[in-house]
Amino acid sequence: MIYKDLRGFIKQVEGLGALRHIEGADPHFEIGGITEVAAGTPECPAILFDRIKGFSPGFRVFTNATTTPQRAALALGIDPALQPLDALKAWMAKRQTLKAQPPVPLKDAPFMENSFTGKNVDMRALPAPYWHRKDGGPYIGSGSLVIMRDPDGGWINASIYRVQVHGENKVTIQFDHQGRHGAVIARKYWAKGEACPVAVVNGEDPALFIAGFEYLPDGQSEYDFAGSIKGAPIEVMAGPITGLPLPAQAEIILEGELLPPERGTLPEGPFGEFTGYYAAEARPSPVMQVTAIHHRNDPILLGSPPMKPPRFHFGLPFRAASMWSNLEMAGVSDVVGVWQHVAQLMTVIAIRQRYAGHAKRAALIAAANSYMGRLVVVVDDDVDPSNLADVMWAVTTRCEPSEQIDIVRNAWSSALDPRIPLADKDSGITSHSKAIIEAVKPFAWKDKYPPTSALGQHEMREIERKWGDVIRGRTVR
Ligand SMILES: Cc1cc2nc3c(=O)[nH]c(=O)nc-3n(C[C@H](O)[C@H](O)[C@H](O)COP(=O)(O)O)c2cc1C
Ligand SMILES: [Mn+2]
Repeated sequence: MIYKDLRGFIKQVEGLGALRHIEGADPHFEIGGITEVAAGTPECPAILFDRIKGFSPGFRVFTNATTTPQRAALALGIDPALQPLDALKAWMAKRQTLKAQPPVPLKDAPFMENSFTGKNVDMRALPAPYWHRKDGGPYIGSGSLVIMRDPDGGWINASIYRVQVHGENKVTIQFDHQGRHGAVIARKYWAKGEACPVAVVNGEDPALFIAGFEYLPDGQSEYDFAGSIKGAPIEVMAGPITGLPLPAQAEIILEGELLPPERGTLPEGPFGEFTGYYAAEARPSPVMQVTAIHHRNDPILLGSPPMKPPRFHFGLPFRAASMWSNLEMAGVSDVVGVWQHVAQLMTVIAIRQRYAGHAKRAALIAAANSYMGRLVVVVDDDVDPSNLADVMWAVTTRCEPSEQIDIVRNAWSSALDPRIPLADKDSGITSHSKAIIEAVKPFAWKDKYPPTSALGQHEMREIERKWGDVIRGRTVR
């Protein structure tokens, strides 16, 4: 059964033995620090913080929600027992057949259990952590959804943009670039001299968290996508202030308006990025005037701070699943796996080589679609692309650098890229180069390549079945 809401998901995580409870942590860098250390351990547990220093007991923060393949699968409604690459393949297949499920309106919602408006709005009651040491302030939104209605089409956009707290009734919303749907929609209101009605949803259903990260076309609502992940529509209630449809089961919701920049901006950031670096100093950002806070009893904030790779928000590389579909749609056959490492910065494609040039064809398509990634590696089908050690074994034993590495220049990156010189960024350059590494047996003589001495998958599983417990010291024979 798929979970009903964030609380239901947390129960399922607990059922997997993957939840830790921590009391008494400090929201100044300690919650962030604990989250980062936990995400660096092999178990990478999810954490529910309660009795947070300086805040009312019951006001909780939940982190590392979907950071393992197992919990990412759980959030997608896919069997969490699947091997990571099989889970990603199952998601790719499911994603292709998803049918939009528009949300259903309710008259009441749990988020109205506590509701504050006007003078009673005080952001400081909510445990927004200072996540990383040099951050410019506390962030309530590190994994929160920003809801807006397109004034032309009327459709609802619901995507993740970070939200910094600036005092009792002001927050800022940061768009990485002006093409974000949120930025496009806000500018439409501003152009008419109006403020943009907006809501920030904190502690949302994990399906909404995933939908909020998807690149969906203009006019397509993330709500409908999340409903299709769950196989049931998201329940919404019209916000009393904005009239925007708000997820009924969400934990904490802010309503208000995003003011035109002429009415003032606030310095936003800096904020640690998913690359493991800071990208810029504080910059002026549009301000959301918060006119209402609604929250459930004992609310839970979903926190998803960016962290130094390989830590990443999602334990399954969702963008690799889209690349896999793109490769298939472009007619590249025999792709047996696509994976991303280093928080999406490295892409690996595994193929069963059928013809000369097959590997490069796949790599060029993946390189074109690889956001900020400098490395694209192609491996043969006996190499597991999700296993970095296996991939590097292929790189070091099948790739002759003078023949099998290519460089594509002036390709897709972003201003978040730490290696683009500052002077270039100042002149508007945000592209970089990408290396394509063909870590495959050369096609012309692949059948004469020295055979591997390693066990095959099947043999490995047999040994594991018969001797695994002894090897791991769990039983004596
Ligand atoms: C945890 C997390 C934080 C993110 N933070 C931001 C952000 O601060 N600004 C931004 O523009 N995109 C951010 N993104 C990426 C966008 O959510 C993502 O690209 C989304 O597809 C944009 O949706 P849109 O096409 O509706 O604008 C974040 C993604 C995740 C998963
Ligand atoms: Mn969108």
